[in-house]
Amino acid sequence: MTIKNYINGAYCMPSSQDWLDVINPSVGEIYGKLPNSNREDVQLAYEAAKKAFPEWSKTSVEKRSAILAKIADLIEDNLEVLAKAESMDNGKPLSLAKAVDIPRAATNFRFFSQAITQFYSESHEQIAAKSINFTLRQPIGVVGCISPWNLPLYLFTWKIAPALAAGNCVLAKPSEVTPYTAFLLAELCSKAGLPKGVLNIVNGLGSSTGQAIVEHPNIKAISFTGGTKTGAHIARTAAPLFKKLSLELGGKNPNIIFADCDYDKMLTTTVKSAFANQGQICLCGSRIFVEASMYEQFKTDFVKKVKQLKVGLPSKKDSDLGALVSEDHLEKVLSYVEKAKQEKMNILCGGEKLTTENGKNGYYMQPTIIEVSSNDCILNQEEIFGPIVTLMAFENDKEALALANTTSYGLSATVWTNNLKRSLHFSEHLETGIVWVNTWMQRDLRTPFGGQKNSGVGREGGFEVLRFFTEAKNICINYE
Ligand code: TXE
Repeated sequence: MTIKNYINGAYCMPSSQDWLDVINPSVGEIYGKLPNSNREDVQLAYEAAKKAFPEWSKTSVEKRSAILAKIADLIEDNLEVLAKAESMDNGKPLSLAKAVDIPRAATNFRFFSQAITQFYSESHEQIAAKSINFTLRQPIGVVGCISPWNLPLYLFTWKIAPALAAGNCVLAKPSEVTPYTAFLLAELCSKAGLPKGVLNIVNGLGSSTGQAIVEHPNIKAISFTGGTKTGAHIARTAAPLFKKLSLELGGKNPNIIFADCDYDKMLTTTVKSAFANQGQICLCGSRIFVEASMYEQFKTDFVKKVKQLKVGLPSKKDSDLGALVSEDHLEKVLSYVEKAKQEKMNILCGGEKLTTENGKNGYYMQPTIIEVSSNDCILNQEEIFGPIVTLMAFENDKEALALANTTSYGLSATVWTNNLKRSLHFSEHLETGIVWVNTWMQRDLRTPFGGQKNSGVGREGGFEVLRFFTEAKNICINYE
């Protein structure tokens, strides 16, 4: 299997002639190779995008919308193939890829094909001065989209669909760890009638290909999702070049559980929010805080339910968890279990590497719950991004809020309570971009998505991202 770049509407070999292995994490075997593209490849993609921009940016909104809707249709038509590729590349259960990742990729295109037809700008009258101001929202030009490995096609399309809808040409780089579905998507875009050069996909390492995209002087906006450290590096690189930046980074999300909640719903959802996609979602609730009066009962029930989760081959229908994305990542996640052991923390379940039938060399790990006595510990302060959650009791609302906010991250939070006053108080005071009350991961694509503090800068979703992918120009006409 050879993953190729996609430039000017065609698959092509990299001029770098430098190749990387791609690994199937469920068996720990190489299944193909992908280019480690260099500056020359990025420049070729940029030239193609630049050439396509005048026509694409002048294409009517209706036509752009129709092409995006067609891409959505084709993703749906190819659900099986794409889901299999995603699961093989990433290690996630095939059932999850089929039910969530790939349908969401189609929804991203469908949503932005419609949103762009409703996108508007403002006008402001200055009556006394006999003037009118209005705002033009013009596409930026060539924009860069850099996405991670945890939800490969889901997050890749979450960026490129709005960028294209707004009339930009795109230079995109999927994660080098999971390039397969972006590679397959390219062909679907051609089939849907996306003109050549409008979308270009360049593969390679972050430090070479990604860096070349961020440093390119004429790529005027970068939309990035990934680790906080990488985000900080990209910000430092892009700042002197005055690029627009959207950074969606890590999370260390609190899940705050009050005794007055709907217990069964909370328990089922908490298992999901802790371990969906092997805990490799920036929105996973990794710090669980429980009201002291029900702490012991919750602990017993939660551990029991988590022990019932099945870790297995992603292709098996009954696998709740698949493999972690890579050996390096598995080792990183396991190192936190070692740290917990050194600190003599109470490991309530899991904590071990696993081998599964037919996946002996795959990167599997038991879902793990660790009881902590302080929120200051490394397990509660660093993003682990794997199947480990911590558990801690709190006495009252004030303490719960302080614990939740004592983190450098600020992506999302979940609160379980049936007390309206309490839910509004927490919604107001939690320092996060997203607050869920009595639910988790319930998304409406019209809403702003992103984090506070070290979880990022800017918001994706809805009109927010269409504003990001356009330049606002104010026009003032004096008609006196
Ligand atoms: O991500 P990176 P990594 C977190 C999670 C994880 C950690 C590191 O905690 O353990 O980040 O993961 C590209 N210029 N998240 O190292 O490096 C890279 O090629 C330009 C949270 O895998 O941030 C890939 O395409 N691009 C997260 C993308 O950035 C660069 C999802 C993300 O990779 C680059 C994933 C550079 N200098 C990990 N260096 C979330 N928020 O959902 C790397 N890249």
